[in-house]
Amino acid sequence: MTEKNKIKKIIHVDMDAFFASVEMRDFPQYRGKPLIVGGSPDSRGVVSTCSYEARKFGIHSAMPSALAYKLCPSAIFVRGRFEAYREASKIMREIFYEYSDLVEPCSLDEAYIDVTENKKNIKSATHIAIEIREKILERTKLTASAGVSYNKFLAKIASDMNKPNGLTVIRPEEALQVLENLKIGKFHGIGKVTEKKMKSMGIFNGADLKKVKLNDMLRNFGKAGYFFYNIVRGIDNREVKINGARKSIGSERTFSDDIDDIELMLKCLKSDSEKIATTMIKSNISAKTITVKIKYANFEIASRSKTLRSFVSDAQIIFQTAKNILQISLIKDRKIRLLGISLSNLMNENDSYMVQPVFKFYYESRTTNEYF
Ligand code: TTP
Ligand code: MG
Repeated sequence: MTEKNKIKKIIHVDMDAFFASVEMRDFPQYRGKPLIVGGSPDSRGVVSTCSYEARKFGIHSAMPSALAYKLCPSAIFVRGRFEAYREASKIMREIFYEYSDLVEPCSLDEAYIDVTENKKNIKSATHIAIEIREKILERTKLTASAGVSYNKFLAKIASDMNKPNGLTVIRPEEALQVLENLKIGKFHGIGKVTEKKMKSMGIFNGADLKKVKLNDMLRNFGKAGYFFYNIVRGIDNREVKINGARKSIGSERTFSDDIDDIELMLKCLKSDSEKIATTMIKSNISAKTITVKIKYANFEIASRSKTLRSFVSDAQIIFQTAKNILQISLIKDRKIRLLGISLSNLMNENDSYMVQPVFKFYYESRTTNEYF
């Protein structure tokens, strides 16, 4: 088998109720209680995350704190302490680098690790995942869930299957079965809107998804359709990428019909700002430059930026700046087909954890039985 088509061993690690678990570790009085980290219920704030005890009441990330309070008036609300989260995140990453330099942090509490070749020459990826989880617990006093499989998509699905404090392995010979049984909303990459569309097409699980022809997937979901077509067949060739400096972060949308309704545009900018801010907070990134991109109905593109004095990651500031830019730049009475926001000039405080990759290539053939 050549290096290129050798079966990979990927681990996905995701901390359990991360911000809330750190709070419960540091403040024993919160343990075993419904705990919410985020904005206070009498502000317009949202839930960053909550303990598993709070989840029993239907509370989840991104829910308005006021609604969370209604669902569970006895819940404890606390503000985030990002320094403590960054510290735990740093310790986790140092553990990953003990095994491999091919580490892709996705946010403060989540990373992919390619252990196909690893620094300790351990054959079993499951064994490495066990060790990693033990070390995380030992050094941070926090639990992590991990998934092990042969690509990123399956490893991520696996890490979510036995949360909290779980380890799940999806072996190559099991993958198709797991994917067929997977509910459509659990497919990573299928958001709420796509999920709704799929359900309206009669697609409720992987088995349904697999029945849709490639042409129909492309027609309905564009480029993403190709990704969905492949992943349900267990194919995901994305590499674990060492997070090189990310240059920008953004979100844009093409409208199904061209629009000139400014209120609708602002609504989109607001929801995009919130989406971007969530990713930024989760990834520990802030930015100085905000750009709004407009594509008019005739495909003419206009993009205009504003650079702020300080680094931001707040949804409200991103939205207000984007709104000002839109109001200045939009040519009246012209319809637009696309609207987007991107943030650049980023500061990523994780940069200091990055290490130079040391690649060790050797060729070895391996059967799937030896694999895990
Ligand atoms: P997640 O890994 O999505 O959630 P979690 O770790 O709290 O819970 P789980 O056990 O289900 O993995 O996010 C990691 C942290 O990122 C989370 O603790 C808080 C933060 N976060 C936000 O601030 N806003 C959000 O909308 C989400 C989803 C997460
Ligand atoms: Mg998590």
